[in-house]
Amino acid sequence: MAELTRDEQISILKEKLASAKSVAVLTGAGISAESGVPTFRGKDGLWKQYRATDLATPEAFAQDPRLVWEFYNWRREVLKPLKPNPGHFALVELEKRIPRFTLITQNIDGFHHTAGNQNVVELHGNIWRLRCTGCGTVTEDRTVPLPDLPACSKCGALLRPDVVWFGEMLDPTILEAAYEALQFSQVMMVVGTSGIVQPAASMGMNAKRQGAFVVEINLEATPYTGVYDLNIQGKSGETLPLLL
Ligand code: BJW
Ligand code: ZN
Repeated sequence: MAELTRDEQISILKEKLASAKSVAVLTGAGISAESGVPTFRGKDGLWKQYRATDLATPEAFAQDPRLVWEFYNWRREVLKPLKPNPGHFALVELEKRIPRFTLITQNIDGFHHTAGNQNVVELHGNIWRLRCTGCGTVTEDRTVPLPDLPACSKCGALLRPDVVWFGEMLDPTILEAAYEALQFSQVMMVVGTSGIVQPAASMGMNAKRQGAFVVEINLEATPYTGVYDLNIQGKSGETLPLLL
């Protein structure tokens, strides 16, 4: 088959969405890039001299909790004034039109909720929640910046961001909700993720194996470009609104 133009790809996807009863979307840092949030692996994925991915580990936190908290406080400060962009809002509109719609996100910025999506599965947690390393209590706290080495009001132990770091297990209930959505989806869109971090990276292939029509929307090529049913190149904030 001759190569499809971007316009042709978009109209194929629109048709698929128009008849779909069940749709899953997986988003990554790319969908928030147009809101001004730095991605992880782009050239902006640096904080001071550190790579973001080197600080998102339990080892880094154990070794230097102050440094890791400084990093997360900085990210909370960057995020606080930022807002969801047209890509997020297009997914809100899409959810209203599709009977069964699940938005699976790797992002911890909470923008899908802020934008107005209802059925959101946050695989990697949320930066606005804190979890006690002692008693496990989870609280929401939007204070910026948090005090140096914040402590639990119940037991006094050190708090950490309620996010999933490398080498940590994802919450099994959340993971199950994601897999269930993949199992039933007729169409899946994989938006703005580099497709490197597991288990999220394999979710598009999981859905494809179960019969879904899988589409990637990304500014750049990923390991899955040419593997899914369609790969639409472009910014998510410009591409997703075209699907409505
Ligand atoms: C645009 C755009 C625009 C830009 N429009 N697009 C060896 C082999 C296989 C697996 C492993 C292994 N060793 C270890 C593992 C497991 C590990 C893993 O996958 N590692 C890989 C790096 C190899 N995974 C885990 O540890 C997970 N847990 C787990 O598997 O438990 C079991 C286990 C334990 C131990 C060993 C083995 C198994 C947990 C993963 C948790 C990830 N956590 C983070 C941090 C969260 C908190 C925080 O934010 O601080 O999650 S890491 C970071 O990466 C963050 C992101 O959610 C995640 C994914 O990144 P994402 O979203 O894809 O962002 P980028 O920057 O990579 O990509 C942006 C994309 O957008 C690019 O493609 C751009 O082109 C595009 N883009 N602008 C559209 N406008
Ligand atoms: Zn506690």
